[in-house]
Amino acid sequence: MIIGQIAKGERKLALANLGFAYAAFLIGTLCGLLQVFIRNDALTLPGWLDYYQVLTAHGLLLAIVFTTFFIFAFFQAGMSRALGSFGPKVLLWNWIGFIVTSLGTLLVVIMVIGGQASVLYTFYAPLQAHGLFYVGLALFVIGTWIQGFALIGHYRVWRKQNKGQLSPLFAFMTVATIILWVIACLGVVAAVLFQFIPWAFGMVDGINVELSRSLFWYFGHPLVYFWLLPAYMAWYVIVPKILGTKVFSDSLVRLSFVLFILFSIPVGFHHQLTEPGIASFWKFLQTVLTFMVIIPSLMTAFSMFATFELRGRELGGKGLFGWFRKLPWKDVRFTSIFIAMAFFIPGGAGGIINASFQMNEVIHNTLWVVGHFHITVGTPVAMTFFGLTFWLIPYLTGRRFTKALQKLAFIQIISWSVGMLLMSTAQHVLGLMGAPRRTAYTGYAHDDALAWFDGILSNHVTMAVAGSILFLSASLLIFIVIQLWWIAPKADVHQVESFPIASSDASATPKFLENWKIWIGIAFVLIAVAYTIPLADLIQHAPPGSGRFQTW
Ligand code: HEM
Ligand SMILES: [Cu+2]
Repeated sequence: MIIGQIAKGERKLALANLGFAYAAFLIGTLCGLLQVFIRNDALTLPGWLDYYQVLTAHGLLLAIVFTTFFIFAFFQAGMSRALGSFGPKVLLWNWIGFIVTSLGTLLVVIMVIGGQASVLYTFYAPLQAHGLFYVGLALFVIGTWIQGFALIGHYRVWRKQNKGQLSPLFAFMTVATIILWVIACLGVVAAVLFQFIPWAFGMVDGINVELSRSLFWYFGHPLVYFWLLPAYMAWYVIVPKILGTKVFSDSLVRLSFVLFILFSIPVGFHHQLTEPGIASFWKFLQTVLTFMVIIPSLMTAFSMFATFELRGRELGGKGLFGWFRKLPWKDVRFTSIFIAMAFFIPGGAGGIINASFQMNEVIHNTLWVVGHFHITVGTPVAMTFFGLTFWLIPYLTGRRFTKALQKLAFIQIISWSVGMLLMSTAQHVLGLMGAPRRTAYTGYAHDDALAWFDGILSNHVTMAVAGSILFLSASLLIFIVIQLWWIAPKADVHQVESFPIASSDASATPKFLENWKIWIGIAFVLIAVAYTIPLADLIQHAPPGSGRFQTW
């Protein structure tokens, strides 16, 4: 059997990560299906299973486990493609990191299934899970750091051998994403190690709730960029290759990734706009910094559409929009990602609403927010990952993405789009009317609240239909994954799948863009400006710590 250009070690490593990702995806989407039925009283769970337990599993398995494992599979396969095969040490540390991440995940999942940790994926204090849940979280993060540093090790070897050169774009973007992730995790690691673990194991009596939430959101916002940047990597370097062209501008991509590192971290307070204990000034400062992220986001949108138009015209597209029809719509590897990008347009616009100090009051903790993240992480990110899966698994297993499978893939992405469009529109509308998120019950006694669910879109049946379409679509994806992994015909020499990376002309790119010391330095200055005083306030003027609450 012919396996792409990838060495056996990295191949197995990436597959191991993908296996975890898709197992989490299957269970997580099943939880989503249960949720839409429970929320409208169409389904009653057995006594041993609780809505909030299911919701905790859903959030963790999809937003944390599926994404992270997928991202590392993508990084490992891509770094080996971009910089050459891993040395034995790099490979070993990647495996060690993978094993620690997996053990952490298993511990967390066992605690959630065992009913010991129905604290939702944000694990807000004073809800208290079993201590081992937090130990699992810590292991998870440490494992990802080990994998991340192992990949950076691989990058450093390359740089030593290629002194004075800019690294290939894929490697640059991988390193930028890992830097962002490591800095972001500092907050959650501090909260877990110094607050939650001592508290959950009874070493201290109380917990500083507001501090723990602030440390969580110091992590929680850049977390969304940890999901998004790998999707942007696919948009920036893989899509142009599929289109048969090159990267629009090497320096634009590098600059935008650097800006994401700078402006995605010192902004966590935009999730805490309704919370007491943080002075308005700091909330305001962080919302202003939040808006800075619009710059690299629009840079990304601009260069994507520039790539599409230039390529479409090269292929003979005429007039104002003729180029659009020339794009390779019949190639699901492209179409999936195009749809993912299209979903991100309302997704990003909604994000601007969420982050606006005043408008946040209207949508805070309503179903609007749930609608929002299903059209950001749930579709743009997730569907970009689906689009990658269609060639990444064949690349790793040496099998063929046959015409028949490609047809199924189209059904899969279209059904996912329809399901998400229905579900998230309903959630946005219900949220504007005031329907809260994270509630098992929606049949409130008050007539005004019941009337929310009378709309054509915002009705229970629509939600149930949407959730069912989504789960069927998820099952179809799992079917495709299984085919590509074990069953599809093996590729012969001419059909071997490759890892598509577009060429990028770095000849005019300023070298300082790859001087990480500068960017990490500025990132920490911004973090210090945005966080030092308010966090010091939260510590100095802390109320008595809160005791434990277990509401389930
Ligand atoms: C079968 C597909 C899916 C369905 C039917 C579904 C359904 C839902 C529903 C109804 C909720 C709201 C529950 C509530 O607030 O009470 C929810 C929450 C959530 N979903 Fe999904 N979802 C799906 C896929 C996804 C995907 C792919 C992701 C991310 C990659 C995702 C991430 C989340 C997150 C982070 C929450 C918030 C959990 C919390 O509030 O703690 N979902 N989902
Ligand atoms: Cu945020």
